Amino acid sequence: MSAVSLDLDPFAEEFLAAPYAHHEALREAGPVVLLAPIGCYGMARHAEVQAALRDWQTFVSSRGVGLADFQQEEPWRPPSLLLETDPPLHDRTRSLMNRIVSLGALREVAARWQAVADDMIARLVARGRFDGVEDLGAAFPLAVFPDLIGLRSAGREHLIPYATAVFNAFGPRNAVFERGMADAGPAMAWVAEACRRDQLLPGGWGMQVYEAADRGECTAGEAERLVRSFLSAGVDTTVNGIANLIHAFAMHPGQWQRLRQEPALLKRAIEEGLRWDSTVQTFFRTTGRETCVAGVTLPANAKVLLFLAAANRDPRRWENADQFDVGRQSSGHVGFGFGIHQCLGQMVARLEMEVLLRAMIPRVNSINLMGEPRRRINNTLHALASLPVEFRAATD
Ligand code: OVV
Repeated sequence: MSAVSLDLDPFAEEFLAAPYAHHEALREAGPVVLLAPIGCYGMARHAEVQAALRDWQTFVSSRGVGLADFQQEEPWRPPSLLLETDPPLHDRTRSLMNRIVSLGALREVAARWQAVADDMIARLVARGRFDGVEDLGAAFPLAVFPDLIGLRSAGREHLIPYATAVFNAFGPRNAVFERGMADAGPAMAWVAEACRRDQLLPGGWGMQVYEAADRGECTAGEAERLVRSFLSAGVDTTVNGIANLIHAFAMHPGQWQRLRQEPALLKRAIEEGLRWDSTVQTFFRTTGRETCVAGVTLPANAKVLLFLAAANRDPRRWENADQFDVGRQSSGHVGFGFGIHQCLGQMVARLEMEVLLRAMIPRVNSINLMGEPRRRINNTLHALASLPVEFRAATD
């Protein structure tokens, strides 16, 4: 069998602005589709997306996890030593990073992060109306994450513009990409500088990567690039993860009431937010060899777009897949990916959301949408530019 060809551009602004409207068509067209406008394959069903993520030998990452094939095109920046590598190099860098990004390390910061969250939420409740992106989605990660890495204070405003460029660069060189790149020059220069050993504070995760280099676990040059992964992947993802979760609750007031009544659902609510509105919508792989997916032959050297967010709403996998339901068992979602490349920072992201929801449950009676949210169009992220909301204070 050959893949069904669709005349659908998943990087058209109209698609990126409202992706869920198109995911059903992608899933229903077949297990593998040919996305004619961008000349690559796509998969949007949970079973096939998960299987492709599991099979890193066939669906390789070292040729880039964006549209560009690093075997044909020069990468726009030196490849990530985690995201854009295969074993054995990947396993060496990932093991080193796993020792730094550990539950034990997060346990040390959890109480402090809770205090920051309690204070931030109390202030937002006192204010009433605020912007869910700027004042919460961005404010919280920026208040905790750069300190965790050990970044200097000056220039942190470059982190989000840098990430915007990184995530746009996984797509084609369309207008979305060009807009993100147009003003990213200073951000790129700042990030390059911020990854150097002499810029990092002692005790932070950044310096710990260099200390691993001192022990011979990697070279100093590799350490610099691994620190860059923290800055690339750790900010804009959680900014929008938080904003999307607040948005989900604002659109589903009954779900917020349910969580308030049953705080034990907190962890489930977080996973459900990640499933229902996955910040990272897509990643590519490249076929290193010919392969067969659900009876469809894929040639070697093909780019395959994996629709993580569509897989997370596949009715073959989830009952009432389009419903946001905090009581649901959402584990098995691929919002953090799956397999050897599954999100390194997932515990960090979860902890950020956990301390925020823990702060909100006793203080916020209702979350009200106060205007039309504005989307921030990005080639990879489902992102918001603004989210006008109100936290009404709890009196109970
Ligand atoms: C998951 C992710 C996204 C963007 C960049 C990177 C990782 C990186 O390792 O640089």
